[in-house]
Amino acid sequence: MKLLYTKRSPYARKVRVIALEKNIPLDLIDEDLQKKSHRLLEANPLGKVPTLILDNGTTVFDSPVICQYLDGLNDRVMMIPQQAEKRIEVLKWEAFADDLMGVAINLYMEKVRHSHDFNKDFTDLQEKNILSAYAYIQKNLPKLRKFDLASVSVACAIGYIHFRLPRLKVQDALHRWFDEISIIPSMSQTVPVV
Ligand SMILES: N[C@@H](CCC(=O)N[C@@H](CS)C(=O)NCC(=O)O)C(=O)O
Repeated sequence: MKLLYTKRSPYARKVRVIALEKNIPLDLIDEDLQKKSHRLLEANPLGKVPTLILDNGTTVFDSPVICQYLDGLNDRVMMIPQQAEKRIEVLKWEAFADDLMGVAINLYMEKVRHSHDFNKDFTDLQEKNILSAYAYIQKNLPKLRKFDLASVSVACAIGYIHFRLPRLKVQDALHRWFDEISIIPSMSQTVPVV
């Protein structure tokens, strides 16, 4: 299986962590999102990473769908529970973390693309959203003690914010939680790099 990805994508990191935990080998193909390859655009008309290409040519996107696909491939360790309520709880955390990644990407893009005349109302609102998300995560930390798709997704979102927006690093109990999860080998092997 080939995974079209970038080393900095938090969505792709989530997928890579799940694959490592489940011991599923992926042929990683680093894509240039400024100059999207024919292969990427053929596999995913929106040209987004991560996109998975199965050995029979079937393509799978986006990251939540890839994670569910990989989790179903073996039962070495289950990263998404089967039981309905527990499953929805984990998938809800994933959706929340994916949205947080989106907020961070939009904030970073606005500041990078328009470094001298960025829209301050917009960036202030995105920062407020990030801080509000941090408060929610901190309040609910006991629900993120298990290493599963919920905690992985939240940690990938925070990891991306630390990478792109270091001024918005997490503090206190959330910082300690993040440090603990970050040393798990599948997390430390996938830290975002430029
Ligand atoms: N909902 C998608 C989001 C993926 C996404 O937005 N990836 C970014 C990189 S982090 C991307 O491919 N951006 C390129 C573009 O939108 O053209 C998922 O969960 O996989």
